[in-house]
Amino acid sequence: MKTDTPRPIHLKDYRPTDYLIDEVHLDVKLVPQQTRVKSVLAIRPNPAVSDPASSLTLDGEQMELTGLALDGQPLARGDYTVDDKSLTIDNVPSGPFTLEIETTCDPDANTSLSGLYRSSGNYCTQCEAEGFRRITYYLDRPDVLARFTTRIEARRSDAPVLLSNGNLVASGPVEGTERHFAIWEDPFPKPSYLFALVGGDLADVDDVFTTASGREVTLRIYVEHGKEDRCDYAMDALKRSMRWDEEVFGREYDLDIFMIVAVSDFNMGAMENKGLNIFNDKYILARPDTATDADYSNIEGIIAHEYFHNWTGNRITCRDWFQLCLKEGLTVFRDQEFSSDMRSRPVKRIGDVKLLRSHQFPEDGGPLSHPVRPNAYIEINNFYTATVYEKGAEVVRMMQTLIGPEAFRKAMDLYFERHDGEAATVEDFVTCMEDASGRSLDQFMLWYTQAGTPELAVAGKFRRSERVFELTVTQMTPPSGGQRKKQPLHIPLEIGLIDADGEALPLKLDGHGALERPVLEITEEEQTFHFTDVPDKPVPSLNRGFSCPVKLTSNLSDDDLLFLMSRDQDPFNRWEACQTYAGKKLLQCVEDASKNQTLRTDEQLAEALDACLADTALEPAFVALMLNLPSENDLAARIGTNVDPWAIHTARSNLMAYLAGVLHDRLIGLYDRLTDNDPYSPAAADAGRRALRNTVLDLLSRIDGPDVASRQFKNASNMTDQMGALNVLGTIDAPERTDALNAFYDANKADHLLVDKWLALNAMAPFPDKIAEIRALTDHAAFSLKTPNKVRALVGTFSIANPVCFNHEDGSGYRFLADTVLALDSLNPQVAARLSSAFKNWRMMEPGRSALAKAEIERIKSRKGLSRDTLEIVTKTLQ
Ligand code: 0A1
Ligand code: ZN
Repeated sequence: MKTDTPRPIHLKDYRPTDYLIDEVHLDVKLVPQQTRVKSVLAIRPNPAVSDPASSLTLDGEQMELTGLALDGQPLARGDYTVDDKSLTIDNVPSGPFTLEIETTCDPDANTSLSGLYRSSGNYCTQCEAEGFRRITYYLDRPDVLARFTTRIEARRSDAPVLLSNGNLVASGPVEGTERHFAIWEDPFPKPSYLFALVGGDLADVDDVFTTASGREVTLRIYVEHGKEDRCDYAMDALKRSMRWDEEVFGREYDLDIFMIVAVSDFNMGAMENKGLNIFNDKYILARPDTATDADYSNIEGIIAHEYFHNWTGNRITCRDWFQLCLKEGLTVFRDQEFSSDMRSRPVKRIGDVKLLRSHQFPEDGGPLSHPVRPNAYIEINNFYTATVYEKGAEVVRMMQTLIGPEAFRKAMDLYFERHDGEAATVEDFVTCMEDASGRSLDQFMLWYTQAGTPELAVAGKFRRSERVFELTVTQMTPPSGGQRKKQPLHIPLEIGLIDADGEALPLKLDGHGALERPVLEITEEEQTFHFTDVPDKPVPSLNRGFSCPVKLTSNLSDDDLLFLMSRDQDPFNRWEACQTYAGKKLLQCVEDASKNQTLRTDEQLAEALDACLADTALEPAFVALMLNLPSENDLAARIGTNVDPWAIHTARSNLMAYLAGVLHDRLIGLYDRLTDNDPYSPAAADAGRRALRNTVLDLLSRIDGPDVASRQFKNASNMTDQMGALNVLGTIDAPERTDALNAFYDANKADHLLVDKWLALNAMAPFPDKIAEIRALTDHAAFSLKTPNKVRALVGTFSIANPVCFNHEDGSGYRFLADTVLALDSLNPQVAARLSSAFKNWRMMEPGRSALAKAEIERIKSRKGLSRDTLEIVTKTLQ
């Protein structure tokens, strides 16, 4: 914790290091409050730097230096300097040399969960982005790649399991002691952020995978004792990921063993350390009675994501942290593709777009807006954002759309061939796309450097006499992230033209003939496309599959939208038309609500949804998505200024109740039809059926009250159905709600992941008079400020998923968040900073609320000793 104003780091200042580290030999003696680390580094001047400095500065913090020697000679006090951030050694040799460093650190006191810490008594590490410097002094940056050998020693009774990256080369007792050791060797040079070490008393579940070339790889998942029966799905997902990466990207695994360790205290979802992934156990443990379908699909996606990092992140890493999207955007793209292949592609795409809209668009349009590749940061941990990850993936997807799937695969092969073993840049990657396709992506690069969500306005016009359909597209990106004037981007816009019978019309462009792929390339501020030989007025289907991450408006009429909802060949756009239409109607209802007028309803929407419910050709998961009208947060974002969350809540609840009333009989029939007694399977089709049934339950309960949900809660034979019922009951202010929540807690209080679900359910209660009850849960035995999952479940859910309470007009919701951020900041700055970003929408609120929110953000900012992490977020939030 520092109070002096932190200095930003700029991309333009990137310089390679004066020295390189080729080899690292670590010797770690695990002791709870005084772990001793000996590090032997083989160092040489960097040949790429012409005039290296005569001193060497290594990063290091929160350690005690207990020994230092250069080429075997202990260094005297005057030969080096240490401060709270670094160790500088003066006059190092001009040729290769060896540095031996001995330090101690205190894993028990490490509540930041960065570096070496203990989770449920087990030692584990988190080194991305800059945690290695809390383990030993080092050049802790991604462009320094070294081979690591790690010896770990601990009391056998404390830590029978000792793990690190690579392959196990020796292990055994330390003679004459109660201690034992293990030595791990990683043959692949890697940056320090990929280092990992684990020591603890853990159970393991094993399997094997035979690679395409016939090598046998041991797969091993470590979990708390007694949780072994919750690893099957993660293991299955891992094997499917390994096979998929071979088949789709030609990438094989490269070590003899792949290990995963599940821990309950973790700042993020999981971490791709070479050969030793460490996971938040929420994304490993699953059994039908403990995990929901959503949990299963998250597990599949995150297992795949971390595994795919082995090539996109580990074998080819990032030159500097500004290039974070190089590994993250690309790996998210790869895990999205994997899940699309494992499940339903349109349903996956809709889910991804919903996430992009709910998290990335508000980020890009608010005070924390930054480009996919930021050009400055104060604390890099604040840049693991939806923009870097999700928009980063969209940028990769757009390149695939522009150059086509074959050229894209060629480009990926080229990237792996050209940059294997290197620390690369975004330019390196895009150059491979250019070289493989023969196309220039110069203008496209703006997607990486320009912040903000582009706005596309599309107008169609039919000239009957000429049989021409004219489509005019204008683009504009609003100023944001310190960038005022934005350049026009290179945008792939996938489209279709549909005739009155619902048939696809051929796409012939004036002067170009038939389009090879249905993609318009937008490169200018305004462009008009003339489609020829169009016999009758078509309905254009725009931005199919969400081919570009933009906000699109058009001159489509309500009738056009209703037509697309039922007839578009592109399922994504059927859903999109529904969202656009329902969103429009909901905004009118919000206006009614804020004027205290009777809220309007919409028969046509009810009819369209009824047709959708009746259409047995549609996947149930898709129908469930159609029935999910734009969320309250969505509507707030669309309104954009002077937002009254209560009016939004009232309007949305009212329209949902109206729809439930009109569709009531069909919903009852459907609910019964979707009920089955087959054993639970996490497969997408079964999950889809449950998703629809739970959506139907939600609608029905708006008319019929809590009975059906109560029954479902009591009879449920799996966690998905139980949570489906609880999600509904949680929003009904009736005794059934309290009974179910109490019963759930009593039945599951020994299971920390289920307790987290209970905390989240409580936090979502949309009852403004119950904020004090939610807040009181911070004193409940089930809560701990030291466990990020618990903070996210209670306070994170409250601030993001309970807009009416968080934005209470008396400011008590804002105060709850600010108090939590302040209490957490000294324990875990990363999580505190992330939590504080929930204030990012404060300016959108009506003046009373926004003043209250602002005061709370200012209160955080003025706290003495606030972490750099939180200070950066709240400062930007206020700007
Ligand atoms: N690279 C991981 C995410 C991650 C990032 C930072 C962490 O600690 C600050 C931990 C994990 C991923 O993309 O999965
Ligand atoms: Zn990642």
